[in-house]
Amino acid sequence: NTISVIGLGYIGLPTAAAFASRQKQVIGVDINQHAVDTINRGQIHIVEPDLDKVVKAAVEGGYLRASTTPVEADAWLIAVPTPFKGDHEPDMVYVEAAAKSIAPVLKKGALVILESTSPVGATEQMAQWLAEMRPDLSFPQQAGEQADINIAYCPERVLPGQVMVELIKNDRVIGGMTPVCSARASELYKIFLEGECVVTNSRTAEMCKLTENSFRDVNIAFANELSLICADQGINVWELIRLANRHPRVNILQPGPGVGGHCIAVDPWFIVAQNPEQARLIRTAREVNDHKPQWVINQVKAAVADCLTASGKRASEVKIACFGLAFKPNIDDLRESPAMEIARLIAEWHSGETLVVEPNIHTLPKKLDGHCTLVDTQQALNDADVLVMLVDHHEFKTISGDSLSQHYIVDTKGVWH
Ligand code: SAJ
Repeated sequence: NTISVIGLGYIGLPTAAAFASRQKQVIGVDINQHAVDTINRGQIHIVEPDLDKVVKAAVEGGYLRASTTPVEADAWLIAVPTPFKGDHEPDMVYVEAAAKSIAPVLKKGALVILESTSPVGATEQMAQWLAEMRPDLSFPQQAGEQADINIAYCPERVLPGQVMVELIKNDRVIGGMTPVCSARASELYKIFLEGECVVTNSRTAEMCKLTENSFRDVNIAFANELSLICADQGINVWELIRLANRHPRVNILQPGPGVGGHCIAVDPWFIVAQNPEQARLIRTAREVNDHKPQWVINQVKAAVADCLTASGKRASEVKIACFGLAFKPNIDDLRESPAMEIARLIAEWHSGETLVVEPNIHTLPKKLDGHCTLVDTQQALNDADVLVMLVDHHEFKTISGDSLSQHYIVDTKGVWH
């Protein structure tokens, strides 16, 4: 039995590797030739703890190989990106391209699973694309339980940085277009899953994925809104949250510089795009979180103004150091990072030097190159007048109070208070 995974990115590659590690024949398909070549050498093109070892063993054992074109398989998993188009509308072009690429090699009895985060109805739409290209086969939308092809939506819910653990341990929502589709998809995931398969229909499963990330976004927005209110009231928001969380039914998340990454800042918009009138809280949460970097910039401007008044320096003589660029602590992923955005806006506005400390990277990304200087923690502490804490990486939390005391500080993570 062959399993084919379309899209070998942050989700597809770990999933392909998990099946291969259980001695299943897996063919990974990606349009990126570099990714395909790298994987076929037993290496990986993305950063994720332990993924390298699993991929290496799978390729060397002959269980996993990658290709740029689909070949016949018994089960297909589609894990391609679903970015935005226009004004926060989900763009299904990659799912459509993936469906159309497997349609010619689909055979009777195959199972097709969509894993990509998608708007409600996407699985039925995918089934339609397949049916249009293969009139010789029957699909669940017409043939129900008797269909030649089974189709399900089974979202991933793994946390970047812990993918190899969560992929296996987390419960999995299985949204089949029919009960038979769900049963077959559950059977497939049970090959490596230690968590439970929880069965529903495809539309509920699609909405479930969007709901999980919106839940987190709304809760982070609550914390971010509190941080604005507390700053205005002269209250330490981190102390406030610690105290409130002593209530047995209160569990507030942590404020920060904004919400980054390619999921939580994106997925809630899929709900808003489909239900703009009803999704008022979800939209507002997005706006609250997206506004946070601008608020941080205003705090930085105020700190620089204080520094100018007290030191008598000219603005061009003031050095600002940004601590952290990644979208969350202890990773090197800069995608959709509010910290990056803040560093860029500071460098754009500030006439003096902008320093950046990011222990997880060796060179500055293009967006900042030429505008900021990458330095280590010690140099930033020695040279800068204003320190901006953006990401609570381990190494920043241990900086002593003494080395901070001579600086003007904007701390978006509450680790230096
Ligand atoms: N953040 C805060 N305060 C917090 C927690 C997080 O500001 O208290 C910020 C982080 O700094 C980061 C952003 O939110 O910028 C998102 O980080 P995250 O760790 O909450 O989530 P992701 O984006 O790494 O992964 C999420 C997870 N979803 C949920 O926890 C509901 C993961 O399980 C999903 O699989 C993933 O999105 C995805 O691929 O959809």
